Amino acid sequence: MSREMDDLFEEQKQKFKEALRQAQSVVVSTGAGVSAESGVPTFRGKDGLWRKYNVMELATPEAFERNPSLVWEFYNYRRELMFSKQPNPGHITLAKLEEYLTSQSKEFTLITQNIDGLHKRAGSKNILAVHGDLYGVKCTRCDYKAENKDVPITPAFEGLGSPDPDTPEANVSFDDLPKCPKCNALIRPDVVWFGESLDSEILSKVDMAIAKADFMLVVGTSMLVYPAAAFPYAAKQTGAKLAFVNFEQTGNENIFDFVFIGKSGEILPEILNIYED
Ligand code: BV8
Ligand code: ZN
Repeated sequence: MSREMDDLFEEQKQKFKEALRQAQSVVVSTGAGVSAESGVPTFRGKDGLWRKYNVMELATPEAFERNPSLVWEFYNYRRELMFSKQPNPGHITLAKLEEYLTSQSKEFTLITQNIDGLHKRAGSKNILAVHGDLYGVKCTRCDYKAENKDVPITPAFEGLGSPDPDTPEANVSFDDLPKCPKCNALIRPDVVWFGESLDSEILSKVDMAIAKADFMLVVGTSMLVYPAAAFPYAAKQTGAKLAFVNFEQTGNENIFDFVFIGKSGEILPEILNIYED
């Protein structure tokens, strides 16, 4: 960064930290860019594809209906991948900020679009995972839901799920697909797919947190997926101060009072460390 850019960053950082110190109720909303620093592929970057598909082609009820073996290969890959990934300084800083603010009897809510579980592993507590959990499974027929850490998801998926575009589809037989222990129907990942509604209870908690917020930080998201993309606009409506940390501009910068362009794992520890003051 040039000297002048450095000074601009410093000045904006001081103003941001002052505004954060004044805040009584803070909401943070994160997307895949926060986990990118942990080596977890994002959805739209150069690593945004799995084989020749993008997430929108696989994360849908129709795709699962048409080819449950392929969709389970996709999730089996991501479930396995997360075992080798760790929270990065961005996740850890957000957990430290929450601990500090709650010790000051201030409100803190972490909304995340990510299903990778890294915020929880970093120690964040008040998490609203609006798109579900990679290790959650649910029955396609009865009310069975559970946390399932089996990797592979069933023995037939051993070694399956390679992201390499030339990998042939495994076409795992229906008998070898994961089934419900209660009614023996197919189970699916307990995540929100495109075209599916978000959990209404979680959404009402999001709405309440945003309505009360006087400060909202949005990190590592292209702001393309709704309704999460609308959350910062809702906070703006209620007069909250808004900050954005992202590797690149997304075209929504005009609604933010503070914009830091760069890597979340480097920027967050620099701008959120009011607990070190
Ligand atoms: C719904 C779980 C009601 C699965 C996911 C209104 C208007 C337009 C469209 C719609 C609308 N309402 C509904 C829709 C349709 C759809 C939608 O929004 N489509 C978009 C694409 C136009 N929304 C839905 O279907 C939602 N449901 O609204 O229900 C309804 C019901 C029926 C009919 C209509 C409405 C459900 C959406 C949830 C889908 N599930 N995930 C899974 O993960 O397998 S979405 C998935 O993709 C993620 O969860 C996440 O939300 C999204 C990816 O977005 P990001 O997190 O932002 O990641 P991305 O890669 O895009 O960007 C990363 C950013 O980080 C980049 O900007 C990059 O620059 C930056 N970055 C990279 N590295 C770093 C970094 N930043 C900092 N540091 C770094 N190192
Ligand atoms: Zn069942």
